Amino acid sequence: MNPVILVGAGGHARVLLDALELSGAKVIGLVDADASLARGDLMGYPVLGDDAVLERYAPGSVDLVNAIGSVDSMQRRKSVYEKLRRAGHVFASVVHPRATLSRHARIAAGVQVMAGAVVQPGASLGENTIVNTGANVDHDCRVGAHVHIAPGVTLSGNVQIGDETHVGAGATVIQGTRIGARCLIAAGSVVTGGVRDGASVKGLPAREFSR
Ligand code: JB2
Repeated sequence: MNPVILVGAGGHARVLLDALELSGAKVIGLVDADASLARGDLMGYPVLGDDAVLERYAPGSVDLVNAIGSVDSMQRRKSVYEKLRRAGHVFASVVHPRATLSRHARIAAGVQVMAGAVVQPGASLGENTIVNTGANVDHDCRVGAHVHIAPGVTLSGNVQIGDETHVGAGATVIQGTRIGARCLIAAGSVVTGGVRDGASVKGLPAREFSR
């Protein structure tokens, strides 16, 4: 891994810094759109300024880490990722040393697997996807790009999750279920049937609701 710059200096950046430290990565600092954070620090790492600072670094000389999380929409995280990819930057994947990631699982660029998460054999995770603290992705799950599997989620075997979907904290999805793209699965839901693209569901069993 090249020296690293984190994009975003909020809550998600904190857990990423912890994982990067424990992985022995060299962290240069962070960039954040909030000018009031510039020249301050986060956990002892400098906030270098906003995204314009990245123009000083030749693409490929540093690795970026997308530290913009989500609580419902993945739009912001996705658009920042794609903007900087188009500029030629490379996003490193981050796997916390105390995550369990099967060597028979496939992860794409910019994937983040946090402390206590489990990713089982045959599972695949698309680019820029987060498997957050203590979440479980069981065997042969296919998780798309720009997805957030929030803390404590359980995806049973053979679950499919479409791009840009947010699966809220503590939700459970039973085996073989297909969840579409750009969906919101509310925290604590138990999903026992398919969810169509763009839908929001909540409850036990999870039912559609309008946001
Ligand atoms: O375009 C941007 C940009 N847009 C927002 N470029 C850069 N470099 N930074 C950007 N930001 C910054 O991301 C905001 O100014 C803010 O400082 C940071 C987001 O921090 P916040 O603490 O609001 O949320 P988060 O995304 O770090 O974490 C959320 O998602 C996590 C998964 C929170 O809900 C956390 O509690 C949650 N664990």
